[in-house]
Amino acid sequence: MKSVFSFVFAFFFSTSVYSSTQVFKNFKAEYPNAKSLFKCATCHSQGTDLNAYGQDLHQFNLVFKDIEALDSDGDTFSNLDEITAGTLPGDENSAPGTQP
Ligand SMILES: [Ca+2]
Repeated sequence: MKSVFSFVFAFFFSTSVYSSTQVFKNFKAEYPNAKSLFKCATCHSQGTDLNAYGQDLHQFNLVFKDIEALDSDGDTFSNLDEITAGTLPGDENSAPGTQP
């Protein structure tokens, strides 16, 4: 029985990692100039927990264009403005003009 749980856990964990990896690849393909955002913190707050941008992305079926006009983290800048500026669209403490 223990091996069944291990298998199920491994399956879902690997599926989750694959999914995040694919989304990460898609992000890089969609925004090739946003190199400062090629990191986990763009969509995740801690570990596998999604931040506001990651949650919106999943809510809109992982279609980046569909959430570009949104302000996921509520810092008054659209997600696209943040991505263009290289700031985190899911972190209200990261906004255009606030980064070194
Ligand atoms: Ca932000």
